[in-house]
Order: sequence, then structure tokens, then C-alpha cells
Amino acid sequence: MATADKISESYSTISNSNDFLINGRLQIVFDMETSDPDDFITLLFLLGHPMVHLKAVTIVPGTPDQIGFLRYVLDRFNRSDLSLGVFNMNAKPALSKFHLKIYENTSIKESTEALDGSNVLLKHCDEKTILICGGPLKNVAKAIQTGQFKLGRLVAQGGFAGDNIVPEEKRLSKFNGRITCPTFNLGADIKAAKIVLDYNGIKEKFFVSKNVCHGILYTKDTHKQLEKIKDKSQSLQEIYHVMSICFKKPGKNGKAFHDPLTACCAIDLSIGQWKDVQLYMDEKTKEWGSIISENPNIKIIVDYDHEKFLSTLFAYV
Ligand SMILES: [Ca+2]
Repeated sequence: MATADKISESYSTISNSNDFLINGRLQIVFDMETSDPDDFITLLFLLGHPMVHLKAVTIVPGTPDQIGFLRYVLDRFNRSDLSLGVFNMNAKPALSKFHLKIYENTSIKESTEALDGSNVLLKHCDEKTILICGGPLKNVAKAIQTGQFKLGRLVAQGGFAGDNIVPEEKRLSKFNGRITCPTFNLGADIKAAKIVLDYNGIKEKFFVSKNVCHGILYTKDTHKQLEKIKDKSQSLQEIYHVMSICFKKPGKNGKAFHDPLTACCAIDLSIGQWKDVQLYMDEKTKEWGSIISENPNIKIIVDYDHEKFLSTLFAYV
């Protein structure tokens, strides 16, 4: 286990984002799922953020209910031009019911109008692009397996940094004493996760992991803050609408915001504090952990700046 000294010395310096800017906008591709609606909220966010040019979206697994829903939303934002890729259209329906409450009086048809996700990633990712992953890493692993995939920066939600990485004062009490932990996005497709972690054609990999994102809630206070500015953009309006529906559920006072934090970190890495690590899976328990690495291209989040996160989340022109 690392000593306290080693822990505090090991903060990572972060590179800047100028490489990813074209005409003042970061070139971004989003790979998403649709079980918990926080990926969908992240999509709404990316469609309207003033620093973002969203180039393409890929879906896990990418079933007709998901495609139809996302096509409807892209139309609302006049972005039907945007490439939509899928991993497996024949998987079992994967759009969680919450999504259908969002545009209640609209009939949204299923669709099969989508491309292969790995081809979409191959076409739209390059050394000047940031790929944000909100789900299991199936699409990106498939793209890597072609041998042709190049990417400047991956920012993925998932992974875990335990007590050997995170200083005591920054630990969430629920994870105290842990070195490894199950993590859905890596554990749901272990083979895909290992392919992504081992691949050298991605220059930088950032993992926004549960040791930080489980400390983040969008609360009713956050909602009040958004209410004041929601009419500044379609994205903010729609996020406000989704969260209003979310808070209709009796007793609901907060919503986990894992993927929105991940996307905000992709836009402004200085929201997070990072450590250089290797991510690994304990073969016995199938839990994931991190070890400090001298020569990595992987960084994991150990703390974040809440005010910076909110100002990025609520940015408008
Ligand atoms: Ca997700």
C-alpha cells in the first residue's frame, strides 16, 4: 500500500485542451447507454454547451427503442445530421421507462436508422477528438479491434480508486477501507474494458470513478439554481424539464449525476484532481482498483471542485 507521503506526491499534472479545439469548440463524440437517465441528461448538456461541438453519438447496446428516442431528441435540437452508431440492434430493449415520461404526449417511434458504432467511432475519432463514455466500453473496444482506431483523449465514467490512492480526507465514508470495488461500466464487459485499458492508440485516458462521483448529487437546491437560468438555452430548459419529472417521484430529493460530471471533466479537466494509475481487476473478486503508476497514460479522479462543476454544467452563450 502507498504511504501518505507517496499519496500526496502523486497528483497528476494535466495537459491542456487546446489540441481539441476547432473554432473555439472542443471536438467531442459521446458513447452512451439509456438505463439510468444521467447519460441522456449528459446528451442534452453536450448538445448545448457553448464550448462543445458534438460530432457523433454511439449507443450501447443500440436497440430500436433507443435509436427512435435519440433520433426524436436530435430532431428537437435540429441535429438530425449527427451520426448515430450502435453496438447491437438485436439486444433486448434497453430504453428505461423513465425516458418515455419526458416527452409524454408525443408518440416516439422505434427506429433502426443507425450505423455500426465502431465505424462511427473510426470515422469521427482522431487525435484531436475527445470521446466521452457513459456506459460499458463495447463500441470503443470494437473500434480498437479493427487496428485502425486513433483517439486523443478518452474520458470514461467508471473505475475505482481506493485507500491506496485517495488521501483519507477525500474518501467517501462508504468506500473507507476498500482497495477494490465493483464498477458497472468496466465490469459489464470485462474483455472490452481490458482492450481499452491496454490500447496504446489512445493518447490520454481519464476515468471519472465512483470514489468521487458517488459523492455528487443534483439536489433540489441545484434545481433552484438551474431554474434561474434555464431559459438561456434549449439544453438547460430540457435538463430542467427532465429533473422536474425526476423530482415528481415522492421522497426523491437528489439524483446521482455521474455522467454529467464525466462530461464536465472532459470539457474542463481542472474540475478534477487526478492521479496517474494503472487500473486493474482482481481476478478472484472481479472488483476493480488502481495502483500508482510511474509511466501511465491513465488518470483517475480523486477529488473535484463543485463550483467549477456547476459553472461548466450550467454554461450558456
Ligand atoms: Ca451511464
